[in-house]
Amino acid sequence: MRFRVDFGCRLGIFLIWTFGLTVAAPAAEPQSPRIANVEILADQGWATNPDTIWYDDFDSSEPLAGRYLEYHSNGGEFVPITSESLGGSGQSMQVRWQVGEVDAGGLKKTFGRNPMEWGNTGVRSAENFREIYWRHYVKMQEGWTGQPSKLSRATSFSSSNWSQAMIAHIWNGSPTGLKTDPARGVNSDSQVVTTQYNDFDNLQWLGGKGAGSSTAQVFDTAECGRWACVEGHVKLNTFGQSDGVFELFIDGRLEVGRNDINWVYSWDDYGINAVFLENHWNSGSPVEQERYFDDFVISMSYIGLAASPLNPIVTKTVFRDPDSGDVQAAWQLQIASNLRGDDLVWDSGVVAGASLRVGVSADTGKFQGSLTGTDKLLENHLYALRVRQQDKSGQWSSWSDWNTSLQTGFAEK
Ligand SMILES: [Ca+2]
Ligand SMILES: [Ca+2]
Repeated sequence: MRFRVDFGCRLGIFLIWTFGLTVAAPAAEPQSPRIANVEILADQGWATNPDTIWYDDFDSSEPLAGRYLEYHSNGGEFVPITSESLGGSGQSMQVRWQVGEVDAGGLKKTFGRNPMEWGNTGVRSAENFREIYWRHYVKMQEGWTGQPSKLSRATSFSSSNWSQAMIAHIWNGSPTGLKTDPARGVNSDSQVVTTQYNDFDNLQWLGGKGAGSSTAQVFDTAECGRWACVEGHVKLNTFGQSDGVFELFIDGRLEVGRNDINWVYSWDDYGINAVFLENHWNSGSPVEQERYFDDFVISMSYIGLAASPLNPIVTKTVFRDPDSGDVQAAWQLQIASNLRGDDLVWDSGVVAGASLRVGVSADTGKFQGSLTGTDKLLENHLYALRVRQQDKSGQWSSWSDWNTSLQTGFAEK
């Protein structure tokens, strides 16, 4: 009898323990995925575009040192690799930081009339460029942590001693975005006063700390694992006037813009003549981690996203879920003709299984809204995309925000 009481009591405790555990830790919904990348056309048209100053998809097997003023490989840890390419085959630049590492490598491209010529790596060397756009894709790895300080800059070299008349920095913004930070190396008599590279004693900072941060939080861990399109635009001022431009675009959207900058007073010995891609983390990376670059373009006109085919393959980020061992049961992709999502033009419906990619076609989903009855997307259009995913218990994640991740090109002839 005593045994039965004990047993019953223990069974009851066991049931309470089991029930309590179930109530305390219900299965969690998956994390919201992101668009990792969208297939792009093999030929982006840069070779035949007269506005192109420079382009590099990093697919060439030729040494990078042969086409850049400087290439710092970080001891072989800032290098072209094949496994993380943007939207298709080819190579991307991969950079790896160790814990505490500050400078993880970079590329310096010179163009236009330039006092910094050695090795004949400059392009369009007879021209002065007073206005340029520069664009590249960047992808922080899944689970990315923290913010490296430097991403890119455009500058005007004024002498072979590395003195600079102006610098347009794209740096880490607040709290986890990017920001613009303009600086001038010319005095009011239009004389260059810097005497070396990054001459902080003589540069004038024109933006103020924290000025010009983006809304897009590209370094937020939840936003990482996808290719982001980052574009800068600088136009030097009219001589003597404060009408210079510095703009920052992310995924084809203007995030920060100014048109009141006196970049160089009336100095005109050279135009803008270099762009750097950088991996400098002032305080050092908190963990060992990687990021990637691809499709770098410098142009005289707006560049925007890389162009995709009209039936592109879209890839989402990998499945992530707070429940250890949980797996993806399905996912869903929607495409809208604008960021408001009020003209849904294609819906994959529920895509069962663990796949990460789907081709946009009439066979794999449904064209609708303004594209009802068609079998492909419109030419030359910037589309917004969103995704969600489902775990094995049937719970859906929230949708990602609509993001302009897809720019169609023109139909291949
Ligand atoms: Ca789950
Ligand atoms: Ca590439």
